Amino acid sequence: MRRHLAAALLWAALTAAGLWAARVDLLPLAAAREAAIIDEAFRLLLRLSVPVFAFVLAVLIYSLVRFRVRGEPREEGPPLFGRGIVPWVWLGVTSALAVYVIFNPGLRGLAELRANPTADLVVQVEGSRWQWKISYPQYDMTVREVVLPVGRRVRFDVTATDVLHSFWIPAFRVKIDAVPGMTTRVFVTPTVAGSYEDSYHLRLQCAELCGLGHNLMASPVRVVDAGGFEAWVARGKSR
Ligand SMILES: [Cu+2]
Repeated sequence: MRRHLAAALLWAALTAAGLWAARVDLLPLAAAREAAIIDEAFRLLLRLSVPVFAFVLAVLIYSLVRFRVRGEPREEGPPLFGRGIVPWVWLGVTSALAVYVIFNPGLRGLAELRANPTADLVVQVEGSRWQWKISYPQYDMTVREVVLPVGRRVRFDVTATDVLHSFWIPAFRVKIDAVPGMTTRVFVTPTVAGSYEDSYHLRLQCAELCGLGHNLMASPVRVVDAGGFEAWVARGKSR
């Protein structure tokens, strides 16, 4: 019993240390409503996984210390029959956790991301080796930079001309395949004004290995206020 208590205390200590460490925020700039949803899901999964991982570590450390060989073993250990209740509890708890995360944050998060099918602004994005073509059909403009108004719901219609690419804006935490002959869609509501100069996470980056120039397949993203966006459209039109 005392041995189990030692293992349980080790588990509790490792869990406490892990939960404390998990509070450190290592996530990059989050500049969209969707980014907040994804980050919340990430943090929840991290917190749920800490006690599970701590349990594995505690059993490992306990077993290494408790059952270590003292000197040369002279004979084989006794055969083990039956495993007690621990594996069943382990199976039950981790299965329950797995089912739980399917619903939260899984289905709940997806529903939140897809709740609103309307968009204030449509941006067409076409990937080709090795650059992005960015078009604003509402304004009949094609540009090399993604410019978005803050607080407006934007729909990206994504496609590719040659091979598979992947549309990814790290600061928005959205990623979707760019597939030749197909249009994929993703919604974003930027919440923070900023540009690539402020944070390199504000860029449209290809995230599907597509050849030699894959790493260079990036376009800057700039989020501006409503006035700034209108002025940018007017400048583009007058050109
Ligand atoms: Cu690529």
